Amino acid sequence: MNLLEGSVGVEDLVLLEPLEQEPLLKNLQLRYESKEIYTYIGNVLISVNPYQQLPIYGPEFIAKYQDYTFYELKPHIYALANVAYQSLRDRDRDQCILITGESGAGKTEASKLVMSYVAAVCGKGEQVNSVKEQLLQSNPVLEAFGNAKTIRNNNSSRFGKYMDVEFDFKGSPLGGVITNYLLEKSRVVKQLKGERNFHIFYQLLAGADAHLLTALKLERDTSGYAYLNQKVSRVDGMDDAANFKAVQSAMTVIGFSEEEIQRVLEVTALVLKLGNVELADEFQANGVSASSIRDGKGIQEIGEMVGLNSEELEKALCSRTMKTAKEKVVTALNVIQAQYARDALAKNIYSRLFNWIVNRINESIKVGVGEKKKVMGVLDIYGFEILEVRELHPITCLGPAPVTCHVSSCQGIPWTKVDYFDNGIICNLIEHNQRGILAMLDEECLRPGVVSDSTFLAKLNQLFSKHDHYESKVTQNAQRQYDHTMGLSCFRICHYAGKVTYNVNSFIDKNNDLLFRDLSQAMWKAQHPLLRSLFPEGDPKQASLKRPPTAGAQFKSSVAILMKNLYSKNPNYIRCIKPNEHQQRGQFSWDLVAIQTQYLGLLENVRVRRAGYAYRQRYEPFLERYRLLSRSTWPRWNGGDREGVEKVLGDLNLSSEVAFGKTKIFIRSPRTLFFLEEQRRLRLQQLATLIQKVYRGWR
Ligand code: AOV
Ligand code: MG
Repeated sequence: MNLLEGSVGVEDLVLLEPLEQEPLLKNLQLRYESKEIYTYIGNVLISVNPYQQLPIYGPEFIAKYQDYTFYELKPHIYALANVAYQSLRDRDRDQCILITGESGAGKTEASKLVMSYVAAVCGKGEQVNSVKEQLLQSNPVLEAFGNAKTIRNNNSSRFGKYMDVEFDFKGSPLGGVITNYLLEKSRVVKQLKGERNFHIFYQLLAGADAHLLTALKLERDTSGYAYLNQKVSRVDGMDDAANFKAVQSAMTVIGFSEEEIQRVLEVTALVLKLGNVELADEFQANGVSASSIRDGKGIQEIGEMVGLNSEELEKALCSRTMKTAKEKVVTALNVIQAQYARDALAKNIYSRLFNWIVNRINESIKVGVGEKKKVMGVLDIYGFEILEVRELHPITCLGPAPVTCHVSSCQGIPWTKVDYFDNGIICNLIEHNQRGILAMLDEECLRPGVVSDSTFLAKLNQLFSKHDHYESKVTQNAQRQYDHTMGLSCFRICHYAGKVTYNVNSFIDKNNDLLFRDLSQAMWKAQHPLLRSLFPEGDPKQASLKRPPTAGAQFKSSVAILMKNLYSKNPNYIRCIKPNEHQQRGQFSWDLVAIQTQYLGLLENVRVRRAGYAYRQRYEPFLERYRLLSRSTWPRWNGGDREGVEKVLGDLNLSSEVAFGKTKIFIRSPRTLFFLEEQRRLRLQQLATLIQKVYRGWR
């Protein structure tokens, strides 16, 4: 690509020529290799994960980006944060920062950089600083409880997070609200090979002092815990013990009392200990299988720690009470069912603890209702994992910028029509009220026993066989397309992020997420105030027969609220790209980046942007036409064409309205062009009068 040789590529892909996939990738690669990880598409920021600490985030950089406008300095996440913040403060427009990308692409780091930039530039004073500290310190706490090492990312967010930061009219922070989405709670009881449970478990065991360990009746060695008993217990470069101290101190800064911190750790320890409760088969006289707890010591300790009668706990784990209209029937659970109950309990305790922590943080950072405020929302979701079969949890449809492209012809200025991928179709496929996949799943769950995962799939096949974005083995067979990568129990949705294959195995179980009433009632009887408060439905007085909303339904309604919230704000987009699969610095894997640029729709994005730049022209004719507008270029100009154009536009204060390409100038708005034309007309008139005067003078 001789076009780019010897340079570090264009800083804004709008200026890329020719506008095609290969030069676009080449441009990103060139920049990445010169440690330029940021590139613009207009005001959209692309960020390629450097996997190394670059010296571009210090206070001096914050100061610099604060003082310059967007296009004056190199592309940077600080420039984007600055535009968003200034527009919030000075133009009173609520902002949101939307960050998308593959798992490990750098979304969470980007969200933290935005937050720390805004914190650094927004207001001063003791009160303000303490609010800032609380907002920033929520990160280590939420990451400890909600992040884990996965194959793709050593610090992978296993929950979605949306945070509103609220400011007063002067732009000083008042506080905020955090919303969390779908913690991946199956991780509590089981992890894939090479992955870990949530960080907090390892942090606690490594970082607690001897006194705390004894109080929680824990052993330091992770290998003794069934829920942690995987091959990986340590992560390179991650100091669990030090992080534990950081989490404790962060909780204190946020405002957790010492007692609250202790209670949280007790519940965390409880989850670990539950995993070690071993269940055994027991055959009753009548031949019905039942189960019991094999070793009483563990359950005894649990009972003591949370103030619970251990016999009752055993009963709750090993049997199930069914209520009919007339009577209560207690059935014994076999060992498989009892293990399921134990794991369901552990998952529920942990995910409810997580929600409690989020709520507790919100209590500390919340802003009084009466106050008028400006809001900046930051959305950091878990990443898509492309080319992989996935389970229920990550069906999201937070698509790319909803770009509408107006096509018109404006006084001969060519507007380009762009077909932009409409993510709404897919949102509908997943989310539609009666006919969407989530709704379907709910319907199936209402008929337990009658319906299985496979009948669910059959139903989807029947309903969506004609849908352009739905595929399964059956629909493929019908169209005589054979794709051997898709199993019989799978269906596939063509998300904007590429095709994602879902396996329906245990979809229904997951959606139901059954927690037997016996278990919540047992938990509610605990003397431990925090544990008890996590199970309000265990209170017999509260026990209504109404089914709790299913996972699908809960998610659907929270996404709807989020969408509404985002639509009310001015969006700022950050597109994160993962350069390689090995979490290694300096490696740029062409194919991997190619897939991501495709699913992020970068090329389309540039086309839309260019369409937004209504007008472009080579430098030479442009300079010829307008050089009479500046004293620097009129009547004589000896420099290059591009420099001349820069001079003219600079003198007219129009630099921020245009972009300078390699061979062409790009003008964003037709208004700029009309303005130039008008100025030219006036100038010509002026010159004509001048010439007449001179001419008369001669006479
Ligand atoms: P993610 O949020 O996009 O993945 P992270 O933000 O956790 O990805 O980034 C993964 C890792 O990449 C981080 O832990 C850092 O080591 C490194 N990294 C990312 N951005 C930078 C940066 N600007 N400078 C230096 N290192 C960086 V997931 O949460 O898995 O979707 O669900
Ligand atoms: Mg993340």
